[in-house]
Amino acid sequence: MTKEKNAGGTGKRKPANGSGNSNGDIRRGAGGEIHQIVGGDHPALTTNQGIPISDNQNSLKANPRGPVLLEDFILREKITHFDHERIPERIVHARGTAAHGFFELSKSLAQYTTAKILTEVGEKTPLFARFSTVAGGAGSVDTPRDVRGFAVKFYTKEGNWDLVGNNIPVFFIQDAIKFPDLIHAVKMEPDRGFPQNATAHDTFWDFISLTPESMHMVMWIMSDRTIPRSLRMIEGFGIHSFRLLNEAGKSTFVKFHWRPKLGLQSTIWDEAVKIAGADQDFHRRDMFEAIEKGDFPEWELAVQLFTQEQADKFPFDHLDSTKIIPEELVPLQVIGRMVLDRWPDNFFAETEQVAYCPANIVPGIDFSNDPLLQGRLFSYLDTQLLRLGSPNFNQIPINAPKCPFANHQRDGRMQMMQPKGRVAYEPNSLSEDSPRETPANGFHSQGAQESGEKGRIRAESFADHYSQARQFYRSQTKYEQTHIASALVFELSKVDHLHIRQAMVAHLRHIDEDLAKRVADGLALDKLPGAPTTAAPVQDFDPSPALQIIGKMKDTLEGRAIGILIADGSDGAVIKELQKAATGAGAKVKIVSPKVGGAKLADGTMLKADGQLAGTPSIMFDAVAVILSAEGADLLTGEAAAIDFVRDAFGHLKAIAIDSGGRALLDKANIERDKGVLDIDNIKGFITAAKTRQWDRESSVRILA
Ligand code: HDE
Repeated sequence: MTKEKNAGGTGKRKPANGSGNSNGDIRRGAGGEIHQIVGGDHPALTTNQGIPISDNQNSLKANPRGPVLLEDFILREKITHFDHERIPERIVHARGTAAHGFFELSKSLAQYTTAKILTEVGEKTPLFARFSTVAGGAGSVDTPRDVRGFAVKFYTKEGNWDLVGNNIPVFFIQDAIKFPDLIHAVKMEPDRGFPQNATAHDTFWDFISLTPESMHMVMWIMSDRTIPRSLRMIEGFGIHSFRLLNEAGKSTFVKFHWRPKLGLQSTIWDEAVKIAGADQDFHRRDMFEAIEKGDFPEWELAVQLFTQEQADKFPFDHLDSTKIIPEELVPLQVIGRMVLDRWPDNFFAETEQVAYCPANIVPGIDFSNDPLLQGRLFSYLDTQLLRLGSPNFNQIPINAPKCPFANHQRDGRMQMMQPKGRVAYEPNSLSEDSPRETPANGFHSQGAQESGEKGRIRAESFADHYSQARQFYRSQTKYEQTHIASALVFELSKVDHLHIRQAMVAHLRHIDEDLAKRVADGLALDKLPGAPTTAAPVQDFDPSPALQIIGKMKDTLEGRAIGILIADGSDGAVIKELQKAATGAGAKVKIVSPKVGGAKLADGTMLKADGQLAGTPSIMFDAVAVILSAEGADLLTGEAAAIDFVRDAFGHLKAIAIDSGGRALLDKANIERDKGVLDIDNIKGFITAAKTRQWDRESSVRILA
C-alpha cells in the first residue's frame, strides 16, 4: 500500500485492504480474518508517526480467538492518546460556551488612554468571548441559578487584552484571600458529592451568612439575573475599577459594561428547572443556532469614567468589588460594539483551551488597587499552568497574540517554536535583530505613590455591607422583588440547619424589613431573628432603575422563539398567517406536532414539524400558539405532554394564542382565560403580548413569598 498524506491533509485514501466498496462491508483479510470496511474516497488514516493503518477495526491477535499482542503499536498509540484526552477542568467556570467575533470602536477615548483598541475609531479588533456558569463541572447543565462568566480576549495590535468579567457587576467578597473558602462552600459538599451546580445547600448559605460583605451580591444572585433566558440577553461587567493612562501619563478610572442588543431577559425559576431537564445545552444551542443563522449576538461596550477627585466623594469605595457605581451617578458612555459571528471549529482546541487572565492588559490600561483584582492577577496564570500543562500555553493558537511577539523565553514542555541563533538573552551584542525593550510605546504602570502602614487590614471604607444591597432591592419592580423573596425562600428551604436560615433572615432585616418578613414567613420562622450589628450605618441611596431586568427588557421579538402546536387537521392558512406575523416581528417560529415528520393539515398538505411534542415542551419558547382541529383536540386532550405544554406556558406567564381546538386543550388543562390568552384572530394582540411576560398572572399560578 502506498503512503498517502496524513489524515487531516488533502491526500486521497487508498482503501484499506485494497477493497473499494463504498457501502460498508465485511471482508476476509489475507489470513482469513474478518474486517469491517467502510468505503469512500478519504485521506489515508495513519498513526501519529504518519504510518498508514491498514485496519482500524481489529487489534492484532495471536490468532482469530487468541490474545491481543503487545506489539500492536497502533492499538497502544490510539488507546494511550485517548486515555490522556482530558485535561483538568477549570476549578470554577468549567462549563462554557464561546464564539469568535470582533470589537469595533465607535468613540475614541484618546483623551484618556493611549491604548489603540480604545482610540482607533472604526478599527475592528478580533476577539474570542467565553460565557460560563461558575459552580458546575464542564458537563453540567446550562440553566442552574448561577453567575455567568463573561470573558473576552481582544487580540489587539498591542497584544492580548483580556476583560474577564461576569454578568453581575459586584462580587461576593472583598479580598481574594477568601476566594477558596467561597468556592469550597458553593461547590458540592465534599463528603457527599452533591449538590452540583447549586447554591441551595447548607455549606453555601453557612459561609454567606457569616460573610456580611456578600449581601449585595446575594441580592443580585437571588434576582432573575442568574437564570438568563439566553446568553445573548445578559449584561457583562468588568467589575473592578481599572485605570486608563493617556499620553501624559494622567490616570482616569474606568469601569467596563457590556449591554446586550437584544435587551435583558430571564427565565423564571420553575422554567429554568424544567429547561435543565428538557435541554441541558439550552444556552449553548441557542448561541450556536443564532450564529449559524447569521443572527449575530451583539453587545455595546460602555464605560464609566471618573477621576480620583470624583471617587473621593462617592458614598462608597470604588475599590471595593462589592459595590457598583450607579449609572445615575456616573453615566455610561457607549464606545463600541462586540459582534460574535463565528462558532469555533473545535470545542476543545478553542473553548476549552482558551486561557483568560485579567493580568493581560495593554499599554494605556492599568490596574487599580482593588484587593480582589490584585489577587486575581496571580491566580489565572497559576491555574492555567496546571490546566494546560506548560508555560508555553500562549502558543496554542486560541491564546497566541495576533500581533508579532518575541522575547528570550525558551524551552519548556510542549515548546512549538524553533528560535534560531545563539542569542537568548538581552542585552546582547551578538545579534542585530533580537528583540529589545521599547520604552516609548511599551507598557507603563501608573506612577502611583503608596504610603501607610503595612498589615493585614481592611479599609474602613469597605465596612458598609448593606446600603447597596438595600438600594438594589428597592430599585426592583414589585414582580422582581417577589422573585428575590421567593428565591431566598426556595434556597433557604434546602438548608437543613435552622440557625443558618435564621442568620440569613437576620441580615435581610438590614436590607429591607418587609423582605425579611416575607422570607421569614415563607420559611415559617416563629419570630424574626434579631439583626446583627453592622460595622457601618446603613444608608438610604436613591433607587437606580437601571438595576432592573424588567426595565431593561426590549419591546421586541428578535432573538425570541414562538412555538405552534399542531396536529392532523390543523388549519394551514391560520398557521401561515401567524408564522408571517411572528417572523415579521423578528421571532423564530417552530412547529411542534405529535410526530416529527409533521401533520396532515385540513387541506391535505403535510406540514413538517421542527420538534416532536414529547421532546419540545413549551419552555423552549417565549410564547405559544395552539392550532388544532376538533380531531386534533380530541387526540391531544388525552396526551399529558400537550396538557403540560399549555399548562407550563401559562404557568411561565407566556402569551398563548388559540383557536377552538386550542381552547379545548386549555379547558382540559383547567386554564382560565386572561389577557395573555388570545384568540388566534387577534394576531396583532398576540404578537404584542408575546414580547413580555404576563406578570400580573403570576400570583394566580403560584404561591409567592
Ligand atoms: Fe475568576 N477564576 N477568580 N473571577 N473567573 C477563574 O481561571 C479567581 C473572579 C472569572 O472563560 C480561574 O482559567 C480568583 C471575579 C471568569 O475561561 C481562576 C478570584 C470575576 C472566569 C479564577 C476570582 C471572575 C474565571 C479558573 C478572587 C469577575 C472564566 C479557571 C480574587 C470579574 C474564564 C481559570 C474562562 C476563571 C480565580 C474572582 C471571572 C481559578 C482567585 C471577581 C469569567 O484562576
